[in-house]
Amino acid sequence: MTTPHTPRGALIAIEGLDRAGKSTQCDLLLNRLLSSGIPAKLQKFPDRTTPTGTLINTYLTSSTPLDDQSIHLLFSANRWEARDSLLSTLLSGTTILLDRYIYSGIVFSAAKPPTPIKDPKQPLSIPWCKSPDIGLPKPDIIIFLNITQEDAEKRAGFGDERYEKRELQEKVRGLFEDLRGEDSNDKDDWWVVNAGGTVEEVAEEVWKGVLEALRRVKEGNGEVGSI
Ligand code: FDM
Ligand code: MG
Repeated sequence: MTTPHTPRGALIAIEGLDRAGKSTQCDLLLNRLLSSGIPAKLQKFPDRTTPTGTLINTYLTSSTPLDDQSIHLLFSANRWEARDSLLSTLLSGTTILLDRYIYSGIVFSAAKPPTPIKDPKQPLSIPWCKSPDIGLPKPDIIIFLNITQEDAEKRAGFGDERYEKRELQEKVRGLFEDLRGEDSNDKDDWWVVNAGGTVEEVAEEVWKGVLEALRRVKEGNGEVGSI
């Protein structure tokens, strides 16, 4: 006798610069999935509601100094503490939308300006930044909302959180580009969407990425990959 088999959910990461429209698109996408009869859940990182998230929130909203490596590891810990619940949700058949994931984790830390007592070129290298996330669930697709500097500047201005500064954002833009082209093994994982269009136009392109992720899951072996 065969046991009933629930196909696993897809793990879909939405990434992009600030003001690319990630949260708007995540909300629309969640509704579209649910109204299509696909069980789905949204998980935002950093998750500011947990104990590590509270520390991260304090860091982002204040100017209290904190060592770059320490805060980087805290962002990663914030993902690790969600791992079991991410996996059990996926295996129960629910698709998860991640509003930011390890890719934001890598580029925002690597974009930080060097401090005098550290390496003068790049304080935190991409491999160093990636290492604490090794072993976390791997997304079936990373939908990257790509916005030009010009389009970004037409949108509402930054708030006053720590990383909402033009110089850092420009560095982040370049590092996201490096990351997308970095490793040819991971190239297929990225689904780049032009985020400069209307909300509806962007949502259509995002949806195509979601269908691709669902297709990959259907054709896969049922296991969730690892970073
Ligand atoms: N951020 C986000 C990081 O620096 N590392 C991470 O691992 C993650 C997930 O936190 F500037 C940065 C990106 C952004 C800030 O994110 C807060 P939200 O999406 O604005 O809450
Ligand atoms: Mg923000």
